[in-house]
Amino acid sequence: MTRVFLGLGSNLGDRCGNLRAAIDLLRRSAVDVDRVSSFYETEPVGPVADQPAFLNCTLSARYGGSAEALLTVTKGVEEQLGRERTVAKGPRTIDLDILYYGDAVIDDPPALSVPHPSIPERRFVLVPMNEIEPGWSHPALGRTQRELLESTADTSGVSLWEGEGE
Ligand code: PH2
Ligand code: MG
Ligand code: MG
Repeated sequence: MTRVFLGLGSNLGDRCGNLRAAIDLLRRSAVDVDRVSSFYETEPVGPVADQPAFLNCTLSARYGGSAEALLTVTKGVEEQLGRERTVAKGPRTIDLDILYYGDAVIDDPPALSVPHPSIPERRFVLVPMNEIEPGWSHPALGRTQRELLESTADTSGVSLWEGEGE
């Protein structure tokens, strides 16, 4: 079994319901979810600034298959939830990203880049990662989630969501 971390995000429709439904579907798959962070309301980061605020969370799980197989599972969950996306990096009902697949470093873009290349520049990932596993070491950078959060250049807003989380 490999320790894996996923990042989840939604900024269309029932954002909280979308995150919960995705976690539910993962739990009913071969992905053995063990920890889920709180839900955070986050300012959009990246080239599409003019879009609704996201709800984001991260989770850790144990998974017995390959990274490619995990990608198939996450895509399946996005599809089952009727993922809608018209603009790259724009608004979406649900987004599931593989953040870490154990210590693996996989560079097979655009399909699969692990660890997710944007982690160091995303407070919306680093804040929830620090909640569930601050000591987890980035296998390529050799720095913990705590160190990455302390040194990130990202200043975008990430606040604990008022609603009920997972
Ligand atoms: N996802 C993106 C682009 N920008 N910003 C926030 N706050 N949260 C996201 O999940 C997000 C984003 C592309 O996947
Ligand atoms: Mg994403
Ligand atoms: Mg994605």
